Amino acid sequence: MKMQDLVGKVAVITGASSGIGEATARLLVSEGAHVVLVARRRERIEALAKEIGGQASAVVADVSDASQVGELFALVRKTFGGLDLLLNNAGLGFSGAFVDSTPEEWHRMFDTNVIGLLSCTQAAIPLMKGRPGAMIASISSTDGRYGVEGWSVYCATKYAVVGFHETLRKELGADGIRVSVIEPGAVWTEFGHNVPEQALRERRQALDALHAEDVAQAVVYAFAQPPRVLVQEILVRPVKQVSP
Ligand code: NJP
Repeated sequence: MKMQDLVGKVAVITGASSGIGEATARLLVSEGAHVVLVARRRERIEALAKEIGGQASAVVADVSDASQVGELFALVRKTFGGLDLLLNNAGLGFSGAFVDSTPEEWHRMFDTNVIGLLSCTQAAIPLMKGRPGAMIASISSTDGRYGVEGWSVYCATKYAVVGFHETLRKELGADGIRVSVIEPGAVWTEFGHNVPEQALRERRQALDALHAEDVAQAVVYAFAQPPRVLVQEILVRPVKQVSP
């Protein structure tokens, strides 16, 4: 079947300094796309851009800062004249009983996982109009479909992403802009800020967790469909992760 040719496509990936974002950047570049790597850790994205070579550029930005997001997309417009793929991937999660959680943690999760995603999406839409096969994809989570004990506020941010996408899809479909949500289960990455490293490792080992590349493949599968095809949602989980 003929898929969309990704050679020369322009992609912005937030949270490209590690994990799923980094893996997706590498896969997209191998398909011929140009990737703008976005994250706060300058040294990580600059080293990755250097390793990839001419098909990648690094832009340091905190997605929760609206002015930095504005500068990022102004630069994309100036450099490329448009955008074919936005991957809203930047995210973080704090775990623990809700009763012990703090407003500081709530704000950090909502500011990045939701507000940052909204800012990037709004800035990207005008750059996508008239570009066949353009797509906005966001990394939500199985936690955006099922409540998981110990992750209440993180789950709330990911449910918000799912609800936003369901509506945005309806608003942008007529313009030919595809809106897709990817919902991974457990993945071997740096995710899980306040969870003890050993507990994370044991859980991922027990589940035979996904690799970041597995999720990257789901993103590229959706993006590479012919422009008329919307892969609206992909929930991808380790086979051994039988519940949430
Ligand atoms: O984790 P990690 P993942 N502005 O920690 C960036 C979801 N997910 O790849 O800024 C800009 O390796 C951060 O970069 P830096 C998860 O919710 C995961 O697993 O340099 N960037 C880094 O590149 C998230 O949405 C699992 O610190 C910001 C990246 O985000 C997505 O997958 C399961 C930022 C995080 O990379 C990628 O996370 C699941 C900001 N304000 C969903 N804040 C899982 N791993 O098990 C953070 O269901 N970043």
